[in-house]
Amino acid sequence: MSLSELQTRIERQEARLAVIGLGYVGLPVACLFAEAGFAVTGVDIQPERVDQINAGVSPIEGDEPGLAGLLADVVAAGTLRATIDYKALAACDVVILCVETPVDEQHVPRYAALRAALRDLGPVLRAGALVIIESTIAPGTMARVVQPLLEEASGKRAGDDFHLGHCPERVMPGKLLANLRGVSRVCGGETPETADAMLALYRHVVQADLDAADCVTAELVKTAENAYRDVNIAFANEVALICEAVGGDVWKVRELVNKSPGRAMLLPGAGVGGHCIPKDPWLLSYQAREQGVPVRLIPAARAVNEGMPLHMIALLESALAEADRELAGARVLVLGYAYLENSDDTRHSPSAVLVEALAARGAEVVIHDPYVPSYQGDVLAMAQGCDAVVAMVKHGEYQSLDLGALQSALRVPVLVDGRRVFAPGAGWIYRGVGEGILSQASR
Ligand code: SAJ
Repeated sequence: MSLSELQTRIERQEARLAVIGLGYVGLPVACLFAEAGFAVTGVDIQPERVDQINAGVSPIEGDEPGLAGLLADVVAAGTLRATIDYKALAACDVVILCVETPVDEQHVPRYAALRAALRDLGPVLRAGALVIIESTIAPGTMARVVQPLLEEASGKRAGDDFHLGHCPERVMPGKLLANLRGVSRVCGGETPETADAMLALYRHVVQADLDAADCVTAELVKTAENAYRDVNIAFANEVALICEAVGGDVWKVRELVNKSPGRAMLLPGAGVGGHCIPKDPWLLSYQAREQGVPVRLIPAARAVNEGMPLHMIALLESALAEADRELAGARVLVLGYAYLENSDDTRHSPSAVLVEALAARGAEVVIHDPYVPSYQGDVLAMAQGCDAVVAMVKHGEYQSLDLGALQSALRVPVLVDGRRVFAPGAGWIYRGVGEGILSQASR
């Protein structure tokens, strides 16, 4: 089948789709294309996940508006079927890959899942098929990893016997369906005609801009947009550290800076977590660093952000010292373990770094998080007998916490605030990120 014939089948929703990797990206993708009228085959390596999906039950954790109902509907309608058997892909004209693409401790991309999926797809790859990578990948990966690996595994040639594209996902936990429907996408094709076929496909589910591009542009856009965010958060964090040193209040400074045209200073805080922001700057800069390009700002920003959980410990030690206490032997209540407010997602959580470091310094740690099942509980009860509270996540629940009752529960009234969660009154030994000691006098 020619690419133009495939595009016609896509436009008519006659093309048979497959989604490899039914996680928090792949499953909603599969559901939305099934809802749009395509026959979708979902493939995953976890049999229990496949069974759950075929029973119409979502395996995705957390609150994802609309996903559970949509999944049940498309499974009941028979437009989505899941399997562990790659042979089912032999009938598919479009194959979308949504598998994890982490970086390791040395910030090197680890494509084991992507390579395995391509190796298993190769032998069953249908002639004329369009293969789209939605996973976030380092610029150059389509050309240096995906194409050669799929050509070798299939014995087919890209551009002649199958077509390749990269359409990076832009989902966010908690808004998976909303983002897939409402956020613009870059459709990077190995040729302009391939990009056009991708536009025809995504037009069935995306109500926002669809921008045609080549593969390397698509790779650069996704990783750059997240590196951009990381660098800007690092700037806010560095200004916070400066404010602490000179007696400023970074929150006031930020408010007034952002009154200046064209400024949009982000929020300083206790660190940067999640599945995207800590990883994508390393993907963006990987190949350039390998080639000896002096990439300095991106690693420096990562270092600033990775240092923030440890800065929380410096603030805590300073506050405890004021109470003639030491960190070793202190009982510390950590408020918030998720990486983001009002989320249960703990991936790369700054709190995990803090908790490990506190324990290493001999502190006894009590963790509360209203969204993370193992840390749910009554905050005031957990505060009983503690020597300090460290606020790491601005969960909505904390806004209504009775600070007087909290102070009474503590052995020592030490409060360290990493996200400006609280506006503490008198009686606290308080340290806030970005709040110089002098600035507190004016609070
Ligand atoms: N954070 C700050 N200061 C800020 C913003 C975030 O310290 O001003 C911290 C958060 O506490 C968190 C981490 O950074 O620990 C990441 O927060 P995030 O708001 O960037 O949320 P993510 O990780 O879910 O990022 C996603 C990304 N979306 C995709 O990759 C598709 C990112 O591109 C989006 O910009 C971001 O959501 C968003 O807009 O909320």
